[in-house]
Amino acid sequence: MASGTALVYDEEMMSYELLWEDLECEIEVPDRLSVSYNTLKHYGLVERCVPLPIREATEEEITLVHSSEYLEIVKSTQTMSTEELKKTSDNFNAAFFHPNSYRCAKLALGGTLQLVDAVMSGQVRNGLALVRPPGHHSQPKESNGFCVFNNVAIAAKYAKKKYNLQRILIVDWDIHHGQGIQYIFEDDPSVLYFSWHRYEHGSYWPNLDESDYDSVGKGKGMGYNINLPWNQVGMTNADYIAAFFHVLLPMAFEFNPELVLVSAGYDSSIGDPEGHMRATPECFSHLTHLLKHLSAGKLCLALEGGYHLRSLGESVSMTVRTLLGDPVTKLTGEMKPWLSALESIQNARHVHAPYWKCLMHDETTLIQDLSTRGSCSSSPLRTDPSIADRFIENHMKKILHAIPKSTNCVFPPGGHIPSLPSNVEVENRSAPSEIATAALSVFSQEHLGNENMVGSVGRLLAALDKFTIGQTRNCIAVSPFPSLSTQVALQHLLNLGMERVFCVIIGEMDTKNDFPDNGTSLILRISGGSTTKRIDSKYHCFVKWNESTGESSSFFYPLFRFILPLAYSYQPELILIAAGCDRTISNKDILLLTSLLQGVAEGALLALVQESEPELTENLCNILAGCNSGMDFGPFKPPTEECVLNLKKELIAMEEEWKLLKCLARRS
Ligand code: X5A
Ligand code: ZN
Repeated sequence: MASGTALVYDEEMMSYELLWEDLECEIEVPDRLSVSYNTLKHYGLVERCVPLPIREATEEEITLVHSSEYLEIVKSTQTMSTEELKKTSDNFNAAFFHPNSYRCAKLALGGTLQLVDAVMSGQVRNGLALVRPPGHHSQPKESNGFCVFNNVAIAAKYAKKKYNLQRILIVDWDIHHGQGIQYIFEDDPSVLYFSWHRYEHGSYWPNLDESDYDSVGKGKGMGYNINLPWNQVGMTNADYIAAFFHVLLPMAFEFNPELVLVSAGYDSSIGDPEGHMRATPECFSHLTHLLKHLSAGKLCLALEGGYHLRSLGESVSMTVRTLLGDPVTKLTGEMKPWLSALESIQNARHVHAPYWKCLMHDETTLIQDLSTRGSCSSSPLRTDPSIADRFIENHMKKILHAIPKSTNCVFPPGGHIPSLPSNVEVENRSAPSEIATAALSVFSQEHLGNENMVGSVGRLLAALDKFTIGQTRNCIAVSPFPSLSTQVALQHLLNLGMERVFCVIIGEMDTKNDFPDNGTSLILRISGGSTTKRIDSKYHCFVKWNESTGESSSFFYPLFRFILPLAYSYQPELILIAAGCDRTISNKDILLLTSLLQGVAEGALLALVQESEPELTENLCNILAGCNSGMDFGPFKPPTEECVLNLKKELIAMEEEWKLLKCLARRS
């Protein structure tokens, strides 16, 4: 399986700049590229990537999207005087040409295509092209918004043609609407385009009606254009992650792309003078982590905007760390979306409900009297770009710390040990059997004579101590009774001073359900529910999911609608996952759940698996050790109405407490 992260960079793309005074264009400076690259270097990330040579795009590649007339205009700028350049630029909206623009635009596009080739050929798993000029605003016959050739749109056409792809997802997390990409693929169902963007009811650039949520695509492409307009500035990590959970990801997993391209603009990050949003750099780690689970990890990012240099450099670095597979740092801030964000999310889901099975059970109301129309009440704040520098520097000091990288495995002595990646160690110590017996006796009398269970608890306790002193990041343990081991482990961790543990118990319980109810743990049970009843507490949830297992899965639905928003809202210090008996979700579902949950708690995760499940155990080992990123989790099948109705009850009971569960501004 492919591994490695590619990086495309060439300083020659700094060889053009604005030659006259223009307040709108002056932010697009050559330093954007060097700062991005130097920040990566500063963190030692450049050396860890595979460098790809850049190349010029060919005319044939450029004309996959652009008209030859437009190509000739761009070509002709090479020999123009400054005055002529300015005149040509003035024919377009927010564009500027320099004698080197054409050469750089060919390199930016060629570099992006090199990345697509490296990922599609399996030379690397994923990668980032640090390029300028950006691309997503440019159109078949037009330069627009600093963009000359539409790098990402052409990359999609190129990949479709060269690799015969049927489904490509483009995620545009730049803070501007990539209207160029929208126009190019509007009627094309083979390219799903998602863009969030600062909109403010159309008063923000490029001021287009077609940037609103109701532009869903045209003709055969209806349903394949997703716009999520932000009608206020100041959107935070919570708003962005909610947009991913409730809008992009369910549709993206249902679409099941063969390749994901990202228009990776960082003007959506804090401090940016264009975006005025408040997402912090680690947010981009989380967005990247989530997208890595599509198309077997084939993920190509190309730089678009990003004008606050410090914010840009840090956000790019957080992205690349996650592409490389480093543990994802905690998402900071209050996990509560703005009302205005929820309105946008609700409306985007509403207009797409006719096209996507994952949305078909939605309440179908549109919010037309948006709270931010007219005078707005509790408005999110802007952050002054000048104070952002100091804020970001401080913030990075707080969030960047060494996270242990090793994985600990606890196997029964003499049992089968799967072949393991090099950063996996096998636990060979054990707590004394009196201590194991005492820990077990709190929850069960009947198993005290079971040597196998007592031994497994002893080894588990030894492994947990390594966790709490930060020696291992995560751990997988085999147990004869996983949910009983979960209770023992949880109690031990709480005794050691853990404050918030998120426990997921899959399958039927081996023991009675007596978990604490004081907020130190949040218990989520996932089962067919023959013996399970809902417990009325904000710290106990139940997902009754009894879909037959098979190649396609409906588990995406509760995963994005409920489980991940719940986990991100709770912000646990540790995740505990028990895969017990009589499970009603597939092993692939468990692997996806586990892999995604590594985005919370900085990857601190304990998995407990039923004995004699060598395949699940080995796959979980690989995921925990970070060697999984080529797994294919698709395709999707729609959930049954019964499962959805059960989940809805749980949602209504929980959403006031755990705010990321909300995807409606108002219930009708
Ligand atoms: C690529 C990009 C922004 C253009 C803003 C013009 N363009 N006001 O971020
Ligand atoms: Zn932008």
